[in-house]
Amino acid sequence: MSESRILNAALRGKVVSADEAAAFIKPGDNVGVSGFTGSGHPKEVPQALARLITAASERGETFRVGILTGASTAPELDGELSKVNGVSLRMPFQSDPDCRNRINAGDAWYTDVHLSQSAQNVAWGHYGKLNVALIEVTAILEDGRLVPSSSVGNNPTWLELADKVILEVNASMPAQFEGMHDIYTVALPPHRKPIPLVKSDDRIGEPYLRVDPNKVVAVVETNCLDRDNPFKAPDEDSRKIAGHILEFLQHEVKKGRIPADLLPLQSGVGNIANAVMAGLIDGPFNNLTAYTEVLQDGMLDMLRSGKLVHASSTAVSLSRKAFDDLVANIDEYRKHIILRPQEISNHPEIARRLGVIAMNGILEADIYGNINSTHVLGSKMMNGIGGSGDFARSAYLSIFMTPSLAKGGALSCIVPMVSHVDHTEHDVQVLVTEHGLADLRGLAPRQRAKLIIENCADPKFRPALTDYITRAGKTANGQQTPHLLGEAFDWHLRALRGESM
Ligand code: 0RQ
Repeated sequence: MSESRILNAALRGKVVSADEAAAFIKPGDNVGVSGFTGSGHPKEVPQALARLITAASERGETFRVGILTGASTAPELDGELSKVNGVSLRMPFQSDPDCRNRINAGDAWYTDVHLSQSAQNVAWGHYGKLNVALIEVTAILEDGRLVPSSSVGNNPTWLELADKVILEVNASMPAQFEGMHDIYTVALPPHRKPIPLVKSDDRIGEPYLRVDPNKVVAVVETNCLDRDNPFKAPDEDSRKIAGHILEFLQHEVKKGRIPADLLPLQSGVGNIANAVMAGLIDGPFNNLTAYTEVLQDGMLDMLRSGKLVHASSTAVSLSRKAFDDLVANIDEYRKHIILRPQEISNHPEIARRLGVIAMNGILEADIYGNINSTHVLGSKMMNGIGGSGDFARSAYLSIFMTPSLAKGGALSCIVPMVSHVDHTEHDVQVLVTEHGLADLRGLAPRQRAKLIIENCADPKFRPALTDYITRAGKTANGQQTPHLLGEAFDWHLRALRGESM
């Protein structure tokens, strides 16, 4: 491994093994960790920490820590620490199966918060003190400035707030990441100023992270790629959903409500999001831009095709194949990609100013347009709200998308009343399934219900949903949003019993 990635002499003097670095983390510490959707997370110190936790447990001691990140990480962090039950508190987003199991078993407290707010929540002390920052970087410059890695996330805040800092310098990240990032931080109220960003490709900060070198207790050299973020080719339903969205956007352009090159796109993660991107490559729109939080394979394909001219994000979360392409052509991609702190990439002020088109996946929607993105059957955490709420409420167009059915067709993703609410009817303008699209703008609840049932619900559940709303209309205690309260959750109760909804 080359030493040239650590050019600062004082910090080079602090190079230790991952085990020695992990020893700076103490039971009960809150650790602010880098990482966003499986990219830019530390790879070796978390595994060394898991070994320390196991050793403590074998001695009959309790060793647990709070893990505060940017978003989801990967098996070597969330997975390893959860396997040894070493996480007492997790914030603000996760998607690891072991971590999810701990949360759902009641072994770890999970606070699921809007990603744009997570840094300020920590700064205000809602989680107690931030003891340690554990941050992956690409390189350390001679003057001690840090070249960020494949995600920025909450790193500027963690580096500023933590008492101790551990750096992982990852030689497998391309040195040419230097210059791709734009680090700009916001002050806390009452000192906060308008963020001077008016176009998705504006640069308003500097390309480096800064850290007080006196706080750095350890530097660990690593050489390990981010996980291979799987990219599934879009399935039939995803392609249909993408088709409905593209048709809708064309209609909006024709109406003069959005320009021909659309407005900056925000796209959630997963199969459907990638299908929409694939559809846009073949679609009629040119000179597109993105103001989003995670850049997946689909968006990289769009950049390569020339359809997308610029993408602002906080992370690149790619399959190995796409990552190799990024590295091979990084001098070109660097002209078209900016990675920002998530406080900026997800800031509602910017999303509202730019008029973002937000597209996010959900678990279920109800007939009035309320959305459950996080809790399976009301109680079981899936991933978290992530950045979907940051964008949905402030977007110019907030689009939510889902297949109409889940679990082999036993569950309807359109229900009378969602079992948990993440996005209220007030923040949902368009709902799409493979069957069609419901444009809910300007409609009152009963008008929305008719459209959602007719356009989005699977035909096999339409009669029961229509029957529900018809009877509710006759017997409910009010006609604004008619419900049969005793019946609304029967749908979920049937699912809990393992029956079809
Ligand atoms: O479960 O994996 O056990 O089979 O939910 O469902 O259809 O693969 O959908 O990968 O697009 O994820 C909402 C989770 C959708 C995601 C969610 C079950 C289904 C499957 C996954 P299995 P799919 P996707 C950007 C923005 C919130 C955060 C967000 C998400 C699993 O989009 O986390 O938007 N969104 N962030 O079987 C019970 C239902 C179900 C259901 C699906 N109605 N009831 N289970 N499933 N519908 C990123 C960040 O913010 C960082």
